[in-house]
Order: sequence, then structure tokens, then C-alpha cells
Amino acid sequence: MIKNILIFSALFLPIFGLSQFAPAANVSGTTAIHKDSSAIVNWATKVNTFSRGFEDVAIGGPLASYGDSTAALGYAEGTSTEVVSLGDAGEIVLGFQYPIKNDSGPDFAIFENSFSHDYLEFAHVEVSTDGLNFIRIPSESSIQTTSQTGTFGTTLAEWTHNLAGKYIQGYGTPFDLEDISDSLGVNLDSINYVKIVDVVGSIDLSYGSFDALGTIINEPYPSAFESGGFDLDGVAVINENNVSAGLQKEQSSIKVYPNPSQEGINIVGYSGIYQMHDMSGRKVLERTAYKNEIIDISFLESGMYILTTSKGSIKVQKN
Ligand SMILES: [Ca+2]
Ligand SMILES: [Ca+2]
Ligand SMILES: [Ca+2]
Repeated sequence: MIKNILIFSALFLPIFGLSQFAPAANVSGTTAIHKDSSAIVNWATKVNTFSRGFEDVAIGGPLASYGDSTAALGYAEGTSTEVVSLGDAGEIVLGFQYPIKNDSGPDFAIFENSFSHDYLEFAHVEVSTDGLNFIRIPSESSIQTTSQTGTFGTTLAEWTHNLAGKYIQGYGTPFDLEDISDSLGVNLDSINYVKIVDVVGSIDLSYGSFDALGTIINEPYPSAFESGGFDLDGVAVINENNVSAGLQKEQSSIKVYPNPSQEGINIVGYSGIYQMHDMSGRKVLERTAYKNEIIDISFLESGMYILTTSKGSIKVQKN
């Protein structure tokens, strides 16, 4: 009987589960990354190109005008005001001090200025090594497509995946370069450009934006004001291709075995206080280790965590 239930679940969960993605930043199971998370090692440092979109693409007329493009650089303030508005289908390309690289877990995160967990404005995300050939991270939307989401209409975070803007201000949407590991024309160890393209929320086929499966993305529309479209606060780097920093970290850093781990980890040769935080910055563990102790992590949800000790910190993968 139990076996039958397991087989049933294995067959049907993936189907029913398709449209349920990670929930809002205040809900367990979220993938949101807090702007102060210790996973963040750097922020976008330059604006390469910027092309503002109309306040309302169906009318034409004034371009969105709120904010300066430099508001997208550096630390995300997590406020409503320190942002640049893209307008309908507006685009911005940002550069970095060091390339972003594909390493374990999410590699970068994008911050928007949403004032609530369910007023969401989205953007497509593309990456490039050479600044010419951009690859879009494949997105999915399970938002209904029959009734237009109004100007201040609501959307749940769990209805989209791989669209920037799914979290409230102060919390970034993570992106994993692993999702485009089959793509040609980009070097995933050396991503120098991130392009953010506003999603036009209209469900009118002549103006709308589509996810990777060809579903039109239904999001607040029209937003015919100076802050129309996606409002970019910042782009955080999580995995950076910075050889010198990597070496320094190697010399001073602690070692953990096994990593990844399902049950327990040993912080090699370490005794003293340690903490573990999830990728959203939430503390999940704080204790004192004695030398060669096996630390039980079996109770943690699967995913990436930051282990911090007095001798440095390291990412730990819980399987
Ligand atoms: Ca990755
Ligand atoms: Ca806006
Ligand atoms: Ca900002």
C-alpha cells in the first residue's frame, strides 16, 4: 500500500508541482536572498548600455523617467526610491569588477523595489561573456492569461520562476548559470554582462512578453507613469571569478568534510563558535564545536548554507 502511494506521488507530483515555484521572502522554502546576506561578494559596478521604454508601449508617448541608471550600481538599498525605472520593454546592461562564474548554487541576484510581497513587476534576465551574444535565462510563468492584471493588481511569487522581481524590496531573486549550461556562445566561468529587460505586463499579443515556454506573462499593466515598468535597485554577485581573492580565501579558510553532506559535517581541526545561515540570511544554527566533532545537519532543508567560524566562512551544500 505504502509502495503504491510512493509510486503515485512519484508519477503525479512533478505534474501538479509544475506551476508552484519558490514562495515569497517571508515564507519557508523561499529562494529570496537578503541584501545583507553573507553570500553576496560584490555588486554591479558599471552601466554599459541603457535604453528606457515607454510609460505605456501601447500608446507610445513619454518614456519612463524615474531615477538615474547609476541607481542600479552598488549595494541595493532596499528602498522604493534608490532605483531606476526601465519603462515598458526597457533594457539595461550592467558590468562588474570581476566576471560572474557558475559555481555551486545561485551565482547572482537581482533586486527590485516592490513595496509588498504580492505587487510584482518582472524582468527577463540575460547574460553575456562578450557583450554581443546574450543568452536569456529560461523563465516560467503560471499566472493566468485570461484576465489582465490591473495597474496595482497582485501576483504571487510562487507563480513565476527565473523572472527578476519576484521578491519584495531588500530581497533579491537568485539566478543560477547552471540553467543555461547547454548554451553556446557564453563562457559560464566568465560572465561580464547582465542584461535586464522589462516584461511588458499586457496580455495583448501584440505588446506582451512571453516566458521560455511561450506563455504570455500577465503582470500589472498599464503602468503609465514616470516609474513605469521594472524598477532596478541592484545586481548582487554571489560567485565571482576573482583568482586573487580565491587564493587568499583558500589560505585563510576553514575546511569542511564531507561537503556536500546529508547527515553531518566536520570543521577540520576547528573548535569554537560557529553559525550557519541560509541564502536568505536567516540564521539556522549557532553552537560551539569541539575539535573533530561531527555536527549534525540532517534536520536542515536541502540547499546551500554559509558556515561562519572565527577563522572564516565557507559554503556548505546540504543534500
Ligand atoms: Ca551556479
Ligand atoms: Ca515600476
Ligand atoms: Ca539602488
